[in-house]
Amino acid sequence: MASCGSTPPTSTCRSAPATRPSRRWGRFRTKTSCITTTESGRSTSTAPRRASAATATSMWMPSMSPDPIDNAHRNGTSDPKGDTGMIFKQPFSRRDLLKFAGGAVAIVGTGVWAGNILLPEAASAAIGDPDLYLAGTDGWIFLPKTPAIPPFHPDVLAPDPFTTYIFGFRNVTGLGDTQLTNQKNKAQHSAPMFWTKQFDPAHPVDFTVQLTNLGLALRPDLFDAHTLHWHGFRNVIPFFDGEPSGSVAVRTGRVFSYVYRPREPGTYMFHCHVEDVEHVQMGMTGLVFVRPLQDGQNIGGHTQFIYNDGDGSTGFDREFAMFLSEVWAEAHWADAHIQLPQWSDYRADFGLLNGRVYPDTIAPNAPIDAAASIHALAVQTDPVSGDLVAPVGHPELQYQPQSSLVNCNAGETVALRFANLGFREQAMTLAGIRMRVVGRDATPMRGRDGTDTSYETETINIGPGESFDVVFIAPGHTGPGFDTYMLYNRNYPATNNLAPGGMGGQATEIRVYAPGGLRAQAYPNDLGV
Ligand SMILES: [Cu+2]
Repeated sequence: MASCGSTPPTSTCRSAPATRPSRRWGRFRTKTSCITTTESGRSTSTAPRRASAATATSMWMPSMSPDPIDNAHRNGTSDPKGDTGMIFKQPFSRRDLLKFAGGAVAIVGTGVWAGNILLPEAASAAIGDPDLYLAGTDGWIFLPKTPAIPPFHPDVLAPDPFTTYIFGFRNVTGLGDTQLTNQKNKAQHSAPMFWTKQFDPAHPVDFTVQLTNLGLALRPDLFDAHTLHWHGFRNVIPFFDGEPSGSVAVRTGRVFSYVYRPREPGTYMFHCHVEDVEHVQMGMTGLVFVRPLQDGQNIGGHTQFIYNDGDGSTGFDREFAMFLSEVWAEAHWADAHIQLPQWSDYRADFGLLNGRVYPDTIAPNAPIDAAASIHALAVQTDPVSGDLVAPVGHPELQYQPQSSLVNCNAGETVALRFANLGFREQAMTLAGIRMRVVGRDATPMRGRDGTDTSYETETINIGPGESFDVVFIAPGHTGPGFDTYMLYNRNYPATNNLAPGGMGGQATEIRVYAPGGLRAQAYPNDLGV
């Protein structure tokens, strides 16, 4: 993707001449970076993590007026270095934080930035409860045990039936506090896929994700913070970017809410940005996408789209996310055994699609709570412990709940959202079906004058940090049963599970059923059976 950073091309927060608003902005940025060294408070909520649950979160912040604008004013005159705020501390409520940082809400609402870099915009509704609750922790996943890579794979510390130590995220929406703390050492890979709708200035609603850092059960000595970084996402300010030297990081036992106003639809990825080579490789990565405002209109026979295309050219009947990641067994073993890998020796032993290797990629999703899958693939959880319910017949995939199987009916338009947060470029090929690339890096394939630059291909070459949006028309059904087409990586080492001659890794199947054979999708990656 174009940029790991958060500064949009139109933003002047780094490059603007020192106009008065920009100077104040600079002060503001200084202040926000101070917060990195402070801590968000622990949630004191005992209610389940639902939209209706009130979460009281406090935070220690540099001394400042409850009104950040006033504070910025003061510092602009009496504190040329903008660092007096580091000296004193006073309690700072979550509401204050959101008012301070979230920002855009209070700042733009008062018109402070009008005429500078942000378009005027009505203030948002009152800060509500988060739309999604994520937790960061460690855990164990399953990868094929043979051939072994002694002593790294399978890891002798792994509880049966698992093989590989990970760091990762979990969707903890709906869990109570005890259930939440139970999820320590129960991370999943890849991270929970989630989505939201493009921000609508006419009906401003912020999208809020609360992140809890549960700590690492196997490595209590590693008191690493975690963050949520939407890679390639154009934040207006870096406060919620998740890059820890320029924004907040969530330390062990702490809670923080990220607030988003996604302006550009398309497919993104997210990852923890703390010690990011390590935390990304260890599994704190997943796919996130933004639905366009055009959704719901009937354009070109579709009501769901990838972009605001105006003509239905990115419309689809079914959608499937394909998140590419890699596992270097030695690095995972090293973190479990209190060792340090030599990252320059990096090799990808396993290529993963949605956190699994073929043929596990075609195993079903874990049981999904369709009604709860509003903003994320909500895997059903044990009603007592809150732990993930494993896919039917696959206890070893309990913490790899996301299937990569593509089920569709003949003649349907299918959207595939690819994102790669492995460290190597890959070449995903769909044998026998032409894919049309309609978007890259959350940008529709249109020239500045609107020229259609989409193209057909059988292979997409997708580098680390890149995303692709493609659509294809499911071919006619010949049956009986379903017709199978292979979607696989042409990069052989990413497709062999280390076994000679075997099919594995980043591969899955497209299964085409007779027209009407599958019900409509209820959520992304729904198999419709
Ligand atoms: Cu992390």
